[in-house]
Amino acid sequence: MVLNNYCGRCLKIMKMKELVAQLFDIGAIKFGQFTLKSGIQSPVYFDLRLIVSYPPLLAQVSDVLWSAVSEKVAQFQSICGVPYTALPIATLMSSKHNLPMLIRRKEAKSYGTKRQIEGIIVKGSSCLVVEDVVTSGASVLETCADLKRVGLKVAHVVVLLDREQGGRGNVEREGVVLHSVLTMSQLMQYLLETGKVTSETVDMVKAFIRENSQVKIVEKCNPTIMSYTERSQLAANPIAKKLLSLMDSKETNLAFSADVKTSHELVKLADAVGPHICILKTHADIMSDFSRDTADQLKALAEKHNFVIMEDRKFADIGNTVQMQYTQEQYCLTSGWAPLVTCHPLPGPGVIDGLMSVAPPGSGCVLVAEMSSSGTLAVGEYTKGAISLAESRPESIVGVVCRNRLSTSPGLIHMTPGVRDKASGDSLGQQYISAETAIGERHTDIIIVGRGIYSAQDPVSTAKMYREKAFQAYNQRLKV
Ligand code: 5IU
Repeated sequence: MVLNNYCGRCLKIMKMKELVAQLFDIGAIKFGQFTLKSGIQSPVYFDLRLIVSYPPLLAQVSDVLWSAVSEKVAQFQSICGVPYTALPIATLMSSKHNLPMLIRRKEAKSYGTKRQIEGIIVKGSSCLVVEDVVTSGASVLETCADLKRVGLKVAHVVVLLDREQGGRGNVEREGVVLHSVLTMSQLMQYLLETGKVTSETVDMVKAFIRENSQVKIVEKCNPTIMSYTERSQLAANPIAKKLLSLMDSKETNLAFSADVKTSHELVKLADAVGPHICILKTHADIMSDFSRDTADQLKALAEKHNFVIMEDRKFADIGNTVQMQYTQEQYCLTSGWAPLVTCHPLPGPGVIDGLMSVAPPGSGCVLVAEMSSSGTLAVGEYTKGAISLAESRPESIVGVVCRNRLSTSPGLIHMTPGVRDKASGDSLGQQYISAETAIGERHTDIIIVGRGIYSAQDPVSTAKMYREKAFQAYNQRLKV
C-alpha cells in the first residue's frame, strides 16, 4: 500500500519533470533580466503564451491544473481563465470536463456598455479561476473582483506556477484559496535534475526569491503607472479631462512658459512652439501691450495647435478681492482665453470659490503646492494643506504646481516648473532639475519650461527636444 502510494507519487514527479523540461525546451521559461508587472526585476521569466502553438503541451498543462483541484471540482458551476494566457487552458478544461466557461473581458471599461463577463452568469454559483503564473496575485485578484461584482462566488484559484513571491498570501487574504501545481523552487529543482540549468542558476533564482518573497500588489489606481488617457476618464473637471487626453493624443507633456515682454513676441512664439506643447503658460501682466486682441489671437492659436492656456497670475487674496481682480477688464479673463489660472492656497478655499464664481464655465484653477525657488516657504504642512484642498475640490482644481508627486488622485495634474537642461539655477534663486528627474524620478506629469526654450537659439527645435525627453520619461514610467 505504502509502496503503491510512493510509486504513484514518483510517477507524478516524473511526469511533472518531463512537463517542465518540455516547457523549457519551447522557450516558456527564460533566464535573463525581466521587468515583471509588479515592477520588480526578475532573473527568470515564465511565459506560457507560447503554449498555444504546442497543442499536446496545452492539453497536458490543462490536465495537471484540473488534477490539482480534482477533489474540489464538484463545487464549481463555471470556470474562468485570467486573460489572456489562461484563456485557452480554461477552454480545454471546460470542454473536456463539461464545466461551463466564462470569459472576462480585460478591456471592457473603455467601451462602457460592453459586458465585462461573457457567458451565462448564474448569480450565487461558484466559479473556478485559472491562471498560469502568480507573482503578487494582482491579476488573479482583478479577475476574482470582476466575477464577484456580477454576483459569482470565487473561493478557489488554480495556477500552474506559484513564484513564491507573496502572491499566495495576497490572494488568500482576500478569502480565495490558491492551488498551485508547482512552486518556483520545485520548478528550478526539476530543471536542474533534467540537466536544463546549472546549480549556479538555481542558486541565483533561489536568492532572488529570498529577497523578493513579499511583492506588493501594485495599486490599480496608481497615477504614476496609469496613462494620461486612463486618468482623463477619472478627472472631474472638463479642462483636466481635455488636457490629459490631448497629452496622450498629441504625445506631449511639455508646458511652455512664454515670459516675453510684448504681445507680438508671445503670439509669434506660441504659433511656432504650439505643435509641441500641451500648455501655453502666460504672464499677461509682464507684457506692456496685452489687449483683447492678444487674448483673441492666443485663443485662436490654442484651437489651431490644440493646447490649453494657463494664465500664471497666482491669485492669492480673499475670495471677494480675487473676484474683482479676475473680472478687471485689462486682462479680459472673463472672455475665456485662459481656461486655467494659477492661485496660491494661502487664503484657503475662498480663493477658489471667488475665482470659480466669475470664471467662464469649464474653467479650472491650478494650486501652487510647492515652488522651485530656493528657501520657498511652500513646504511641509503648507504643501499638505494645499493637497487636501486640491483633493477636496476636483471639479474646480485641475492640478498643482509642484516639484514632486504629492497626490494619488488620478485626475490631479502635477506640473513642475524650474526645468532646464545644462543649468542648475539663476542668480535669483531659481533651481533647475531635468525633464527626466521631474517626470521619471519624481513622477510629476508636466514639465514647465521658460528660458530653456525662449532663450535658446532655436526655440522650436529646443521645445521639441524637451517634449521628447519628457514624453519618453512618461512612457518609460508606464512600462513598469
Ligand atoms: N514658476 C517657477 N517656479 C515656481 C512657480 C512658478 O519657476 O515655483 I509657482 C514660473 C516662473 C516662470 C516659469 O514663469 O515658471 C519658469 O521659468 P524658467 O524656466 O525660465 O525658469
